[in-house]
Formats: sequence, structure tokens, C-alpha cells
Amino acid sequence: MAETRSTCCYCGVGCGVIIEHEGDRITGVRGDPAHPANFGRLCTKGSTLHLSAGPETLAVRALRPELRTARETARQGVSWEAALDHVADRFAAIIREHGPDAVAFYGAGQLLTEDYYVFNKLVKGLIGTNNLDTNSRLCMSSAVSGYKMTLGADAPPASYEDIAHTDCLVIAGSNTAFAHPIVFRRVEDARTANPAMKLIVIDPRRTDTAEAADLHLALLPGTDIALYNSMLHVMLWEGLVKRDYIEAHTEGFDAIKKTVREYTPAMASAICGLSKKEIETAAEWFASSPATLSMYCQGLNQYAFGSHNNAALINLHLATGQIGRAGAGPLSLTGQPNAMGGREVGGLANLLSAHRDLANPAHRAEVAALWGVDSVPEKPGKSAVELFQALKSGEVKAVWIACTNPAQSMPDQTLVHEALATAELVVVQEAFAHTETCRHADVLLPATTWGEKDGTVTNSERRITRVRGAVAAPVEARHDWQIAVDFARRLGVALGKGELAQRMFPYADPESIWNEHRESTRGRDLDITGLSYAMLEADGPQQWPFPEGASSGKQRLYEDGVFPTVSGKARFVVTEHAMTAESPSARYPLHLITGRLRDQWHGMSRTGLVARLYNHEQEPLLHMHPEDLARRRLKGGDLVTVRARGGRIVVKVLESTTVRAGQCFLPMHWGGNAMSGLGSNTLMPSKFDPHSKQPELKHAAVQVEAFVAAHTLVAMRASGEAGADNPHALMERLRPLLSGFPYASLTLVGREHPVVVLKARSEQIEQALLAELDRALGLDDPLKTLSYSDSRRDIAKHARVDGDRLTAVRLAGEALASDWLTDLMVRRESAAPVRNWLLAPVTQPPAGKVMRGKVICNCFDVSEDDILAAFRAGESLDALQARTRCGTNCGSCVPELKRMQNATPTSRAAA
Ligand SMILES: Nc1nc2c(c(=O)[nH]1)N[C@H]1C(S)=C(S)[C@@H](COP(=O)(O)OP(=O)(O)OC[C@H]3O[C@@H](n4cnc5c(=O)[nH]c(N)nc54)[C@H](O)[C@@H]3O)O[C@H]1N2
Ligand SMILES: Nc1nc2c(c(=O)[nH]1)N[C@H]1C(S)=C(S)[C@@H](COP(=O)(O)OP(=O)(O)OC[C@H]3O[C@@H](n4cnc5c(=O)[nH]c(N)nc54)[C@H](O)[C@@H]3O)O[C@H]1N2
Ligand code: SF4
Ligand SMILES: [Mo]
Repeated sequence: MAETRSTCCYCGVGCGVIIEHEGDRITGVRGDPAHPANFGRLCTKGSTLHLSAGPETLAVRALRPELRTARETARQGVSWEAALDHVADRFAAIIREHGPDAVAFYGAGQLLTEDYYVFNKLVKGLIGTNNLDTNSRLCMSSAVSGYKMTLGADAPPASYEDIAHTDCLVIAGSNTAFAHPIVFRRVEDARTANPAMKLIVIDPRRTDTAEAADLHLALLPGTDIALYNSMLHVMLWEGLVKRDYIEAHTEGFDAIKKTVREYTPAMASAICGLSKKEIETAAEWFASSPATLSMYCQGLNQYAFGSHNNAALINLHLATGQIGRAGAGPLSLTGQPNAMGGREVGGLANLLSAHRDLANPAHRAEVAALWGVDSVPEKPGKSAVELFQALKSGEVKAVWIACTNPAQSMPDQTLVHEALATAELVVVQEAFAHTETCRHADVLLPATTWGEKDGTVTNSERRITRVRGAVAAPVEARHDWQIAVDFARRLGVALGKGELAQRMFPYADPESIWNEHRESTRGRDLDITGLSYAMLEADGPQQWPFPEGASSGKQRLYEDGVFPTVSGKARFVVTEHAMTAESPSARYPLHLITGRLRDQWHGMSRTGLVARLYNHEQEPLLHMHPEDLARRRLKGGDLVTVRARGGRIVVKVLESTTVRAGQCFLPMHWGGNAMSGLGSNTLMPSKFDPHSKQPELKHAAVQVEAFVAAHTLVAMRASGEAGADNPHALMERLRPLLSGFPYASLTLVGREHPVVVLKARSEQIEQALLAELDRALGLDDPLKTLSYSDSRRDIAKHARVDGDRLTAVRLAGEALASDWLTDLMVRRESAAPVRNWLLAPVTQPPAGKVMRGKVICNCFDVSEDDILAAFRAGESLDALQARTRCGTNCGSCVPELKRMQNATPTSRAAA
């Protein structure tokens, strides 16, 4: 067995991993004890990375270039040469006829810095348009503009280390326990070491993060500015601001002081739905703690006033001097593993390399000189939402999409799907072929992914880490930077600039690209001229800035109180409360909030391959407060139609007190390839922030009503030797059937040999659809299939038995026994008890068959029922952990275990 050090490809925490591999197989993964982001720990997603990279996952990988020449036809496999020549010719023709702004590129914060660098140079340097945007527009662009308008540069000033030094931690609009679990482990450690440390969580929902807080401010969605302005009001009133700091290191205080005069706690409490006392306490803790650190994410960024959400919070740090010291400062948590690297190379439509300014002629000249071109374009390019609007209107004719799935993750999905259907040419560069966006591809270019590729990424705390490949590229997949370089050289020829393109893209490996990027940072705030691949190799990951001659990177910025602005002073920004894009009304009475689950990553192209990552939530569930359910005569598990101005979807409801009455929550993860309908973003408006152009993905106003569907259908098939089937190939066969039902979802249950389960509901089930389903599941073999049907009651049961094993089931009409049957398949038990049940007119599972319940601890497979029984019997969490080891490996379920413990009365206490 060999080992390769690399980095987790999920979140911006940037944990180091050690990949275990044999030949071309990745066999395991563990945390890298030497990595300063995680010191050996991994969360549920990181610790299952190898399960998303096994040979069976090749069934859903993009492995060969594919091309279709007419919309109506299917794509055919072609050679790389044919695919790239075709694309270069088409791009060149469009550019010649309509100009460079008629083409656009849309990338992702999951590309490596080297990939990003080449794309940026290709688009802005060779083609001559700024139409290069990425999904960071949906994610970090308000954080970028928030930092720039206050501190003068896009640089998070604090580090993870500061969590251990802070006395007051403010987590705002971030569900750290789910979205940055290893950072949350640090928060838990810090509180154990310093029990006096205060934790304030600002989130409309009572998340696992909020559950841990000393003070949870469950404000109404979209009201952060009113809260922070009011906190500043209280600080001024109580004499808690730091006059000397404000005087020496900031400007613009008088204007904000005037603004916040109006934001009395009484006024803010009405806007935010909080008590005056809560606001006053938060202000006092923030200002008077020796060191206050804030961490924030999409709850602030994803609003049409996201830049000001960020600025209003940073104002508080400036007013109290809570910055530039150990344990203090505003630390924006990065979402994707390399959104930071993308920002560094200037990979957005309004950015220029190495934090240079597009509007500054001297900066443009510097970049042009570095790239060896006459000029780089001045006009900002199309941001994500604008890009898809322009694609639909025909202003942009061709789009190249790399490493992102806009046909699920962008707001206003109706528009995005129309845009992709209208475009003259859609090129998709993807590692997995089963995403919604791939369906729209005229040209599909297969990319390598985690475990295969090589380069660098930068995490939330400005730390640059090497990403290394452990195994070779599968089949014909190529590295993202290679694809961009090959295309650039061909496009150069097609545009009559062949020589220039050869000169601009000479790279033979990621290191030569990175070295060029490094040179572009010389003298800039993010200067990394003191670093090299060799040094990252020898000394491990390093933080920027790290200029030539320095002996280490900088853990903390602005310790001297000097900021990268013209005057050297930080700026207060006047921020005012504003209305969300949509407000609840009589027709759309509920606030809808969207966000993440702990175990799924975005569109699930990777996490959706790992059965145990569905343990947390198996289906797309709308979390609703019991009062709102009662008002609509609904109960948990019922189907509902969720309607917004932009569209509608059908999902199941989950009763939950984590949301307040009047609000509901929907995870962002399910889209058209895992459910019927296009997922949460059918409902989201595309209004965006005027400064950052980041759309309001966190909030919509919706209506929820019961969806009546008399028929239930559950179909499942075992995988592994008994079923012989590859579960991912099987899911692929079932995906096209999802849209045939008003409600349907696909999931994997089990561990080693998961069972593929399709759950659907419908008013009328079409026979043709059933026949197709049966074919896909292997239930069309009369010799192996047992059937019972009662047409009067409209109930049907079909099961396939191979040898002694139950291998496929379809229940129609009623599915009361589905969990029992899934369990039986997962445990690979004998099919004997099923035979009698199946041939009898009963639908309930046999008496005495108890299901295990939801699995809470993924690492040690400990179920909810067992944990609740232990707490009821009065067992302590420590004792439970000693006995079952639950929560003792990755620790991701510990917040949930604590919540369950608090919510469960022990039978002793009850007695
Ligand atoms: N498990 C998992 N982890 C991930 C990801 C993933 O897909 N899955 N994705 C990664 C990426 S790219 C990102 S950007 C991050 C996102 O990380 P987070 O931003 O932490 O995650 P979200 O769940 O999107 O949103 C955070 C919280 O914002 C709250 N919120 C909504 N409206 C408001 C508001 O008006 N004010 C305040 N204060 N809070 C509000 C929501 O209730 C939610 O709990 O996660 C990263 N980590
Ligand atoms: N309603 C709602 N919508 C949201 C959000 C929300 O909170 N609510 N959050 C937004 C945010 S913050 C984000 S970051 C976006 C994320 O949205 P997306 O970027 O669409 O999310 P992913 O599913 O991570 O897409 C990455 C794609 O790249 C592919 N891939 C993986 N590795 C590689 C590789 O090495 N090379 C290439 N070429 N492809 C690869 C994956 O298979 C996957 O399809 O969603 C946004 N959308
Ligand atoms: S916290 Fe989890 S998902 Fe994020 S980098 Fe670490 S292991 Fe990966
Ligand atoms: Mo993100």
C-alpha cells in the first residue's frame, strides 16, 4: 500500500488528508496529523472520501469526450482532438462574428489555483473579454466586497488559531457544526479549555451550532443590519466603543454614528423579532470581552444586501478595536476548498490578477505586461446571474462551464434551463456525468478529480496547501488545467494568434503555472514570492502573505493598525436595514430559508454516491414548525407543494422546532437528478446585491399546502454480489423515471452493499412507467419474481428472490413494509420470511419486526433508537460513548448527541 498526502476536496476548512492506495485503487483515507487545519481530524464527508472514489463510481464518471452536432441528437464519444478542434472552431467563429463578449466561461471555487489561473489568462488575456465568472459569485462575492469596502483588501485578517484565544466568539449566518465541522471541533475544544468563553450564534434557526450557544439570537431572516446597527447604538450609548482606536485607525465614524442613532434596541427588536435585552447583551459581550472573534458565512453573504451585512458586522470590530489582535477579528469562513485561490488569481468577472483592480489603468497594464499581451479588457464581464440572462437573450452565444452545476445551484432555475437550452453551444467540463448541467452539454469534456489531480488550494485562513494525485486519470479524463491549455493553443490558431497562444501557454505541469501566478503577486498584499512547491513540500502548508525573504507567513493581519487603503485607515460603511427581495404576503405567507445538511455536498455528485451520507436525511425534506403544520392539517411525512413566485416543487415535510413558526427550511442538495423537479432553486429569486452581484439564495417567500397523492410507490434493489448490480449504474437507470412522478426521490441505504431506493407518490400510476421501473430493477423476470396484487384495493407487491436472498422489491398502493424490507436487504438476511408475507393480502410488516431507526453515528453505525433508549435509561453521554464509541471518531454527531440528551427526559427523572 502507498500513501499520498493531499487535501480534502470539500469545504474551505481545508483539512489535510492521507490517501491510502494500491495500484490504481484508492483504498482509504485518514486525516493528516501534521496538517495545521485539522491535525489529523476529518468530518463525516472527509472520512468517507475514499468511498466516493472506488472503482464502482466509474459508472457515473465522465470518462470520454462526447459531442453532439445537433440539439436533437444524442452525444457520441469522440477523440480529444476532435472535441477540442470542434470547440475551438465554434468559439473562434462566434468571436470573429460577434466579438469576444459573445462567449463566456463559468467556473468554480473547487478548481485548483493552477486551473483557475489558466482559465483567467485564456479568457481575459487571449480572448479579451472579462466574461469569466464562477460559482464564487453565489458564495463569497459579498464577503469580498465587504472586506474591500471596510478594510481595503480581500483578506481574512484572522486564523483558526484565534478560536483558541478568543473570549467571545460570534457566529453569524453560519451553521459551522454542519458546514465547517472541523472548525467547530476547535470551537468545542476552546470552550472546554476556557469555560468562561462566550458563544453568540446569530441565525434564524436553532441549528446544532445555535444549540451550543450561550446566547442564540434567532433573528428574522434578512435583518442582520438592523441588529448590528443597534448593537453599535448600544455600544455608543454605554460608552463601549474604543475612541482611541477609531481616532487612530479608521475613518467615516461620524456618518455611521449618525445613522445608528435611530437604531434603538426598541426599533431593532421590532425589525429583528428579538428582545431588547438580547440585543443589549450581545452588544455588551462583543464590546467588553478582551478579544472578540466573529465567523460568518452564507447567512450574511446570500442576501441582496450581503455586502452591507458583512460591512455592518465589520463596523462593530472597528468601533471596538476588536481586530489585529490574538483572538479578535472578522473571519469570513470560505465555503469551497479553493474559493480563496480563485479570488487570488482574480477569477471573477470584475477582478484582476493578484487583487488588482479592473478599473485601474496601471493595474491593467501590469497584468498585460505579465501575460505578454497588449492590453486586458476594462469593461467588467457578466456576473453569474447576468451571464445566464445574457445566454437566454442571445447576447452571449456560447458558454463553457467547468466544475460547477448551475442547472441546480443557480437561482431561478426556470431561466437557467431555458438559457442552456437556447445557447448555441454549451461546453461542460465535468468529473461526474450525472449532473443536471451535463444533460445540456453539447460537448462533454471529462475531467480528473480529487485523488487524481495535482496543484494547490487556499483555505479560509489564507493557508496554501498542496493537492496531490494518488492514482492515474481514469480512462481518457484529463486535468482541468491541461484541458484549458490544449483549448487555448487551438483557439489561438483558429483566431490567427497561434504563436501568441504558444507563448502564453507553455506549461508542462501545474508547478510552472503556479510559479507564474506567484510572480504576479510580487508587491501585492497577498505576496507569496517567498514560497515554492518545494517549500510547501518540505515545510507543509503556509499562510499568505509570504514575501521573498520572509521566514514565515502571517497568522494575523493589521496588527499595526495600518490598512491597505489610500489613507492607511479602515473605513466605516454606512449600512441601512433593507427589505429582502421577497417578503411574506397573504399569498406567500412563509419565509423559506435554504442551506446545507451536514453530510451532503451541494448537488451530491460525489456525496450522493456514499450510502451512509444519506443517514442524516434520506429525502428532500421541508423543515416546518408544528404550528404551521397544524394550521394546514399536516403531519410529518406528508407531501406538500411549495410555491414561490418563481415556480413550485413537491417535497415531504419534517416537523421541526429548529425553525420558528412562520418560517421553513429546505436543503439545497436535491436537484433534478435525485428528485422529481429541479429542487430548491426553482423557488429562489435572482435579485442580487448591487456591489457584489451575489444573488439572494438564502430567502424566498412561499406558500405551502398539502399535495394529495393517493398512491405510494417504493422500489428498491440490492447491489453487490447478490444483486450483482453496481448501485451507481442502477441509480443512473432510475434517474430518467423520477420526473414521471409528482414526487420522487432516489437514495442509497446501508453500508457495504447499499440498497438503491426510489420513493414516489402519485395520483395515478401509469402502467408503462411501472413496466420501465420493473425492467430497471430486474422485476421483469417471471421465474424469479413473486407477485401479489389486489386490484380492488389497488395494492401490488412484487419481489425478486435470487437463491435465498431478496434482491428487488416494488410496493405499489401502500408501502408500510418498505423499511422492514430495506432492512432485510441491507442485512442480507434470508428471504424466507418474505415469501408468506408477500403472497398474503397484508401490507404491514409482520408483528415484532422492529426497525433500527435512523443512524446517528456514521462512523460506528449507532442508531437513534439505541441512543434515545440509553438516555431514557439515564446513561450519561460519556458512558454511552465508552460503550458504543458513538461520536468518538470524527465527532460530527456530537452536537446532535448533546441535543438528543438535552431533549430526552430520563425515566429516572420522570419517576
Ligand atoms: N456539509 C456541507 N458543508 C459545506 C457545504 C455543503 O454543501 N455541505 N458547502 C460549503 C460551501 S460552498 C459553503 S458556501 C458553506 C456554507 O456554510 P454556511 O453558510 O454555514 O451554511 P448554510 O447552511 O448555507 O447557511 C448558514 C446559516 O445561515 C442561516 N441564515 C439564513 N438567513 C439568515 C439571516 O438572515 N441572518 C443570519 N444571521 N443567518 C441566516 C441559515 O439558517 C443557516 O443555518 O458550507 C461549506 N460546507
Ligand atoms: N438555494 C441555494 N442555492 C445555493 C446555495 C444555497 O445556500 N442555497 N449555495 C450556493 C453556493 S455557496 C455554492 S458554492 C453553489 C455550489 O454549487 P455548484 O458549484 O453547482 O455545486 P457542486 O455540486 O459542488 O458542483 C461542482 C461540480 O464539479 C464537479 N467536479 C468535481 N471535481 C471536479 C474536478 O476536479 N474538475 C471538474 N471539471 N469538475 C469537478 C462535480 O461533480 C460537481 O458537479 O451553490 C449555490 N446555490
Ligand atoms: S471539515 Fe470535513 S469537509 Fe471540510 S475540509 Fe475538513 S474533512 Fe473536508
Ligand atoms: Mo459556497
